[in-house]
Amino acid sequence: MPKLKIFEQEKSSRQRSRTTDPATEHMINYVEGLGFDSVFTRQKRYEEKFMGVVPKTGRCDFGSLGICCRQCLMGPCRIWHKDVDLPLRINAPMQTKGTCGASADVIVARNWLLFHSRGCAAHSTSCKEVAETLLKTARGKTSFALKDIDKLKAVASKLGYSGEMSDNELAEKIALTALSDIMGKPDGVSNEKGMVFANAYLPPKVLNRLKELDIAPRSSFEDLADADHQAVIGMMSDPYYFLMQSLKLGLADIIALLITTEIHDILLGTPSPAKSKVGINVLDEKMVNIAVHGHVPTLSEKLIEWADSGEYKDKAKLAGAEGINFVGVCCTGAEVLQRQSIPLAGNNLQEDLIIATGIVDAFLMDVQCSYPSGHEMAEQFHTKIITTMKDARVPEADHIPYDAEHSDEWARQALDLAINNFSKRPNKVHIPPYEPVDAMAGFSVEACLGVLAKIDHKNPLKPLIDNIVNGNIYGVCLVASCNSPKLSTDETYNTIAKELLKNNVLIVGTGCAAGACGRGGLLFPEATNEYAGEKLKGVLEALGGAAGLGEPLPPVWHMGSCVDNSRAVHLTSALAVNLNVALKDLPVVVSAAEAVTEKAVSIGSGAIALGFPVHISVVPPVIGSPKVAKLLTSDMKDLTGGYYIVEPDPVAASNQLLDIIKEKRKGLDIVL
Ligand code: BF8
Repeated sequence: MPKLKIFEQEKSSRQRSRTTDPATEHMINYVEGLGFDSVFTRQKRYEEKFMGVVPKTGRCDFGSLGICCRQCLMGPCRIWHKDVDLPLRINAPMQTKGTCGASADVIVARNWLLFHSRGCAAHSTSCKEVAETLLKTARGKTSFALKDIDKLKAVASKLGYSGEMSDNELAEKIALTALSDIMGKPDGVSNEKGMVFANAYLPPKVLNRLKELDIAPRSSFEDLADADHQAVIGMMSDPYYFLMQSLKLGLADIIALLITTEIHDILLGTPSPAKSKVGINVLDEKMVNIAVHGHVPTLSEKLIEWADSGEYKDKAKLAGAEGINFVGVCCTGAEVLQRQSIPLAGNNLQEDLIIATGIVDAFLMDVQCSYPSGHEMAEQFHTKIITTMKDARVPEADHIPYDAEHSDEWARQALDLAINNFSKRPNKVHIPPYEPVDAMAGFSVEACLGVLAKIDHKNPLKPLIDNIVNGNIYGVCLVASCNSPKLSTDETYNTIAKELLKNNVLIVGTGCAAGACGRGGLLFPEATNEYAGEKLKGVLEALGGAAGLGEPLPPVWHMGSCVDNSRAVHLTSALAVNLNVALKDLPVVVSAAEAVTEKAVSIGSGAIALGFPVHISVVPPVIGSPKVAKLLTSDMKDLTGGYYIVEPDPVAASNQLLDIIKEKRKGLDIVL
């Protein structure tokens, strides 16, 4: 990683547009015209400060480089590493050690690990929540059903449960296994063999390497507690072990995702490809608009189920609306898009903009990724922010606590609040004059294998493997993670996807990255003709034909929310086992170009631990320590096969990813 690329990135970000989505740009300008802020406005202010007479960024250089330490009450300490060039704009006297003696290497590595603690804690807690819902459902305490029995049986059989057990008994077994993988077991020895789901789902070659490196997770909560303990003052001071613990937490995070996906599918159904729309304009002025935002799809699905009832259709009409229109935001958006074809309005960068249309009657938040400013925008309009979870309270919001055992009462309360709010719409209604974009989502592993099975019933993976081997599919890139206002948002993912597609690299997408590809028009079959290279186009046409679509599959396969990154792990693990190689050997790369959250960092490190090269465009706060930067971007390759590639420029990044795919193909001795 070039030493100070972070400053180059700031310079180039001053010259770029804020987004490539015209509806988003339109709404940014509209809210600024009203004198309100959005996340884009605040980001711009940071950049404008950099343009001042004294070349000084609005952000803290020490924080940006990872060398600010606020661990104890002796601090805060801000230090420098002797081998890192000093930017002109820093003119404070430089210390090379904190008061306690911590070097830049220690401070950067410890700060880096703590990102993972929060990310892994978020995904593990969500996993615990849904596992508890499955357990309660199995015991007849919720109104949820075991919707996908095939999936239930497939998961149970992977874990080694079958025999004479009833569906409810299998579900209970799965839930209890999930809970012990997340929380550990009280006897203290049961999880010595590691997470049961990890052992059942990861390729043996990968698992063995993780065990050799001592980074195979035991249980999320135990590994999280270890990380916090290591970060305590007076404990770990070896940067290498901080980074190894960050890999372990990343893996625990990915296993939590995997469990969550499996349980979501059991309770809510496994997605299959279906068409919908993406864009702010999926809101409908004549309807009660309810935006669902967060990461708990059980909650949103319950709301959708009740809204579909005659009772609530009538209530909406009585209130003067034509009906109830759900729109998705962020990962809940991806979840309801993939299972219910609910249109996707946007992500968390756009939440203020969506509210500012003046036609959102309720904005429902569960956990994670809602920005803290949402309620301030809501106060300017009539929107009711409804919070639902004890861990994510928002000032001035209507809090309707959700619990799975009383989900029906909960859903009715939330719907009543939204419908009653319809009549309070302000005069300030402003809808961007841009049509939403067509999109297809729902590419679960089961759906992909279902299509492939139509070509080879006995071994559905064979057509995929054959096409990878002969170069029709040159490689696969997963675009994953968030949208960042530090970049021209959406542009990075769409540029990378288009550059790789023309070189016959298949793109799979999750989370906000997949939504960005949707706004860029890459989730629809027609995009295959425009963007895919000739060989890849042939494959997508054949698969579309086999699926009976009468058109090609889209060039970017939307696999779901960030939780559903596990689907990509699942599919690539099946490929690796079939080929008897490790994940690091596959021509598969990841771009988390616009990563923002701790969760994205944690998943990124989990992917690296599994052996995947992971690109990011946003420079992470680690370059204050050349040692840590080198470990993450180079040395890690010799340990796990995975490593970070930091490249702000999307075309340059695509070229690097292509080179890596080529190198992997050479390693497998397949067509170059
Ligand atoms: O988990 S991509 S901003 S929504 S963290 Fe959040 Fe990032 Fe979006 Fe879902 Ni994922």
